[in-house]
Amino acid sequence: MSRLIFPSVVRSLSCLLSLATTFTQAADISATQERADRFLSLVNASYQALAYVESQAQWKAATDVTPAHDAASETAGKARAAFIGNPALITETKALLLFRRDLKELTVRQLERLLLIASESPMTNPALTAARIEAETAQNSTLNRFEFKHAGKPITANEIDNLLQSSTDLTERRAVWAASKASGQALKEGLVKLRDLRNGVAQEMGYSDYFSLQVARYGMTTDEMLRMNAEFMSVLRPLYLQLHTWTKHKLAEKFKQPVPRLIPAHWLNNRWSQEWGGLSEGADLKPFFKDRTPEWIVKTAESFYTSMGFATMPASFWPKSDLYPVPAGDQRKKNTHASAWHLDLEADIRSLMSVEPNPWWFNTAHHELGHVYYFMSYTRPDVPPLLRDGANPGFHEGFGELTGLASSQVPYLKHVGLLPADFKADETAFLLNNALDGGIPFIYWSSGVMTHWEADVFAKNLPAAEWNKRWWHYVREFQGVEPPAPRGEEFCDPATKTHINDNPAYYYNYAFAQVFKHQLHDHIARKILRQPPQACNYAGHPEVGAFLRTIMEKGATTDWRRLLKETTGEDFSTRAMLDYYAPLMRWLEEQNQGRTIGWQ
Ligand code: X8Z
Ligand code: ZN
Repeated sequence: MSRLIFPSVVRSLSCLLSLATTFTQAADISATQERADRFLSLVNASYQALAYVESQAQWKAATDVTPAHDAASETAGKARAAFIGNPALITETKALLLFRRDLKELTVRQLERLLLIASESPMTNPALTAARIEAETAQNSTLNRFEFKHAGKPITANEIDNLLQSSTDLTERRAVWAASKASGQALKEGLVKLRDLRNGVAQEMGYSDYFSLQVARYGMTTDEMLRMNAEFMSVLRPLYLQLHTWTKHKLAEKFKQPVPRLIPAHWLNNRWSQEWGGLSEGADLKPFFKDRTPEWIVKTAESFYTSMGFATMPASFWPKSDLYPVPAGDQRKKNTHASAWHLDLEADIRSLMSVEPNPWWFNTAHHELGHVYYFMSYTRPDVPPLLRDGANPGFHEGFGELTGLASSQVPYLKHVGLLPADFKADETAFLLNNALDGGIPFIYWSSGVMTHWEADVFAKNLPAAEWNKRWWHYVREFQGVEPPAPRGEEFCDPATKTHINDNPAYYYNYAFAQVFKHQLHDHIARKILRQPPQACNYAGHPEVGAFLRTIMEKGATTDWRRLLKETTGEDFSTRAMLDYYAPLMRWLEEQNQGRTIGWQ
C-alpha cells in the first residue's frame, strides 16, 4: 500500500545526502539519533501489529486449509508488505544508515534488520511482491492439504514415518517410500515459479539472489556459507565414513541382503535418509512410550525448562496451539511438520505439531519448546520487536536441537520417569543412537544435499529440467545413499521436503545448529554441571537456566559471534562435536575392521 506516508520522517534521499555533510557536530549527531528513534518507534509498533494480523491468518491457513483461509492469509500478507516494503520506509532506512557512525549499535541493528525484512517484499516493485505472496500462499496450500496414498488408501505423514520405522518387509518399505515422494510432483510447478519470484524480490533490493539474501542474516556471503558447511563435512568425514560402513552392514544383515556400496534410500527409517535412527538396539526407547500420552510429552518438555528456573509457557499456549494429529475421520487438513510460532512477538506463542507417543515426537516436542523458550526469553522491553529473533536463525534451531540433545541423555530419561531408575544403559549404544539419529548423517544431508541443491537453484539458476538429477547426484555424493530405482525429471523429490517449499534457503541453519548445540552442551556439561557430556541432566539446575538465558534474552540485539565468545569463552567451532563422538569413533573402527570403509 504505497499510500502509507510517515510525514515527520520521510524525506528524499538527495535531501538527506546534502544533510550528511553538515551532520558533524554533537547536536546534529543527537538529532540523527532522535530522528532514527522516532522512525523506529513507529516502525516497530506497526511491524508488530501487522505481523500479528498476518501470522494469525497464516496460522489459520496452516491448521485448517480452506480457500477462505488461503485468501485471508494472502490479503494479510499483502497488507504487511505494503507497510514493511514501502519505498518511503526503505528510503528512510537507507538514508539513516548513511549516518551509521552517529547512531547507537542497537539502532543500526534495527535498521539493518528492517532492510532485510523489507527485502522479502519490496513495494518498489508492487506487482512482483504481490505475485510472490500469491505464489507462496498457493504453494503452502498445496503442501498442507496434500494427501499421500499407499496401497490405494490415504496415508498420513505420521503413518508413513511409523511404517518406515517399523516395517521389515523391503517390498512394503519401497512402496511406502515411493508414496512419500508423490507430493513433489504436485509441488514442482509452484516451486519453479517461486524460484524466480524469490530471486526477483532479493534482486530488487540489490542482492544477487535469494540465497544470498538469507545468508546475510549471518553477515556472510553465499560462498562463505558454503565454505562453512564444507568445513563441517570435512572435519566429520572420518566419523561419517565409519558410520556409513557400520550402517550398511547392519542393514544388509537386517534385511538379509548383500552389503551394498551405497545405501538404498528405502532401507533407512527416514523419508530423506536425514536421520538413521532405530539401528542401535541397546538404545531403543520405543517400548517405554507404550503407556505415555502425547500430552505427557509436551508437558514434560515444558517441565524441562521450568525445572531450570524458566516460567511456565503463557496460559494461552495450550488452547491456542494445535499439538496433536487430526482425529481419524475428520476432514480437516493441516500442515504435518512441527513448528513454533511467535505470533504477536509478545505472549501469543503457539506450536503446530502432530505429537504421538514415540521417541521421535518426544525429541521434536523438546526441539519446538526450545524455540518457545527463546521467544519468551527475548520478549522484553530491551529488545525491540524488530530484533525479537535469534542472534542468527541457526541459534534458534540450535536451542531447539540443544533441547533435543539434552532430552536424549539417559539421566534425564530416568529423571522424567521414562526409563526405570535401575536401568543399566549401554553408553556406547546411546552414543551411537545420538550419532545416527540427527547427529552425523544429518550433517551430510543438511550441509551437503539441501544446502548445495538450494544454492544451485537460487544462486546458479539450475534449470528446472535438471532439478531431480542434481538432487540425486548430491544424495549419492554427500550421503552415500541411492534411490531404489532411477528417479527421472518426472519426479521432483526435493519438493517433498517441507522447507524447500515454505522455508527456502534456510536449511544450513540446522547444520549450524548441530555444531552450535554441541558447543553449548559441552560448556553446560563440563563447566556448569561437571558431568560427562554423553550422560548428563540439566533438569533441576537453575544455574543452567541462568546460563542459557544470558544468550537467549539478547535475541538479535548482539552479533552472534561475539555473543557466543562472551558466553562460552570459545569461538564458533566443531571442537565440542568431535570431542563428544570421540569414544564412538574408536568403537566403530573396531567394529568395521576388515571392511571397506566408505563408498568411493
Ligand atoms: O524442521 C525441523 C523442526 C522444526 S524447526 C522440527 N527440523 C528439521 C527437519 O525436520 O528436517 C528439526 C531438525 C531438522
Ligand atoms: Zn526448529
